[in-house]
Order: sequence, then C-alpha cells, then structure tokens
Amino acid sequence: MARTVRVAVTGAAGQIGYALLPRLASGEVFGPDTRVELNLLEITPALPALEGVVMELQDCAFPLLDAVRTTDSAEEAFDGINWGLFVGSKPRGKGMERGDLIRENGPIFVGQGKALAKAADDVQVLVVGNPANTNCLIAKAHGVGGGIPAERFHAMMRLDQNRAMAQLALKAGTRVESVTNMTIWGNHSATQYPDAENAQIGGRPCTDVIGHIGWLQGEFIELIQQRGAAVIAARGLSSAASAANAALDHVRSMEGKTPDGEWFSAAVASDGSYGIEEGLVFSFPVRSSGGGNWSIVQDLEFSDFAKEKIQATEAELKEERDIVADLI
Ligand code: NAX
Repeated sequence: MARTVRVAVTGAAGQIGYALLPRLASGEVFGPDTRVELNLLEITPALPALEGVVMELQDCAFPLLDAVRTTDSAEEAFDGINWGLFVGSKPRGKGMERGDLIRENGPIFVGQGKALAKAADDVQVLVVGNPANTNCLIAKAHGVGGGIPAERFHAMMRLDQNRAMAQLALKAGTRVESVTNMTIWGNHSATQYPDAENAQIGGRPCTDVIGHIGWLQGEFIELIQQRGAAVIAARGLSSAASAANAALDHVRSMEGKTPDGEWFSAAVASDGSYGIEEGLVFSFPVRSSGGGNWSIVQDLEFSDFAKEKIQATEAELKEERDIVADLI
C-alpha cells in the first residue's frame, strides 16, 4: 500500500453524509492503493445517530477502510487530515431569509477554520454546507490566519456543473461525457451563471451543437439555477445523492490531472482573474496539475450577456461577505 489518506467529514450523520461515506470508504475516490481513515464530526445530539452510520460502514467490510473515528470536537476531527469535507450546517428553516441563514451558519465556519489551522497542515477543504461560498470565505479567513494557504479552501460548485452537463447532453441527445469545459461562474445560488458559450459538446462549441441561443440564455440557465429547489419540491428533501456524488467528483478532479484543454468548476479564492474582486470565493474554470495544485483557466471570452450575469453573481457574493464582515 502506497499511502493512507485521512478525511474529515462534518455533518456526517446528515443525508449527504449518508450518501458520501460509503463511497469514500470504498476506495473509489483515492484509488485501490490508498487506505482511507474517516474522522466524522457531528454536533453532540447527533452522535448516537452517527454510531448507526459507523455500524453500517463496518458492515460494508470495506478492505481499504482503516479507521473510523467519531467526535463532536472539531479539533479532534481535523487532527492530521488531508481532506476536510465541510458538509455540516443548519438547513434553511421555514420563512428564513438567505441573510438569516448566512448569519446562522457563519459562526460554525469560524470555529472550524480555527480548529483546522490548529490540527492540520497539509490539508484541502471542500465546503458543501450552505451558503457554501461565504462559509468557505469565513473558514478560509481563519485557516489562513493559522497558516493554511488560501488556495487550499474550495466551495462546491460541482453539483451545478454536473446538473448543467446532464441537461446539455439531454438537449443535444448525446452522452454526458461528451460535454466538457462546463463552467459555472460565481455563487452556488440562484445567481450562478452556467456558461454555455465556453462549453463544448463532442469537442465543438456547445452553442453550435444546440443551436438555440434563446434556450441556452433562458430556460437552460433557469433550470440549473433552480434545480436544487425543484429537487426539494419533488422529494421533500434537498439533493443528497447528487450532492455527495459531486463532492467526490470535486476531490477526484483536484487530486488528479485535468486532461489537456479541459477544465472543471470550483469556487476558489479569486486572485483578481476576470476582474473578480480578490479574495472572494468565486466559482471559476479550474485545472489541476494533480495533488490539489490548481490554477484558474485564463482568457475565456464572453458576450455582454455573460458579463452582466457574472457581475450580478459577484455583486451577490460581495453582499454576503458584507453580512459576515465581523466573522472574517
Ligand atoms: P442534513 O440536515 O441532513 O445534515 C446536516 C448535518 O450537519 C446534521 O446531521 C447536523 O447535525 C450537522 N451539523 C449541524 N451543525 C453542525 C456543526 N456545527 N458541526 C458538525 N455538524 C453539524 O443536511 P444535508 O442534506 O446533509 O445538507 C448539508 C448541507 O449541504 C446543507 O447546508 C445544504 O444546504 C448543503 N448543500 C449544498 C450543496 C452544494 O452544492 N454546495 C448541494 C446540496 C446541499 O443542499
């Protein structure tokens, strides 16, 4: 065996955790030569339920799963981890505004960012818990304060990317793997901009293959922006299997080398690329050279329509940042 990876999952007794953990433990993300240790973090009242999840993980008898630890202490959970999947947060309650949710969940990421900086060094973090970009901004502020480089903090946009790829493939009547270079710009929210102008289908511009700009600039964008709400309306619960799947895709993409000429979407700290304010956790087209070394793909071109959409989602992220100014 070449190595062992230690992964922390927060909110591990939740529905995304339930879909995520068996797949992490199976070895499908880090490969057949890598052993996996899981550190599972929950709030104290959820620890009994988490024990049930641990029993099920044992009962899967995964050959690569070396250890499973549970705790309600963030510092314990983050001890020596290589990856932190920050899923745990409070769901949006009835009648709650987005701003309320941001204030409600923000403090979780202050504590976890600080705990991470104390407990881990060579670590990468994927924030899934909503509002993911702003929670990530908060965790990053405290992680960086403790010596973890800003580029190690990402927020999950992969579910939006996967949703967009699937819808483009359906529209084009083709297989999903022929859709590449699907960028989601900005925030994981209803202002996100799924960019069909720079996407490709079978190596050709998506706009040529679909040929229906009205659909791409209207129904398609709305479908992706509202997909999470549509799943909740249908299922009575938010996306869990697809969110877990996307988190694993994100980790795999960051750990592996992106094929030449391709990219994926991830929300990362802006370095000012495309005029986006430095430091904001903004979704860009990203390539990885392996081992989590990513860079933002440069020089993509946009129509005025796209520029407007990108500015709108940046404006929303600035507003969210202002709401949590005292936490960062
Ligand atoms: P659940 O409510 O099923 O699970 C959340 C879990 O987090 C609970 O078990 C809770 O006890 C735990 N938790 C709460 N505060 C915690 C803390 N301080 N430390 C550790 N654990 C804590 O929600 P689930 O469906 O699993 O969704 C989790 C989060 O993912 C939510 O914020 C949700 O909005 C977000 N999502 C993000 C997506 C994305 O694409 N970025 C898509 C899916 C999902 O909606």
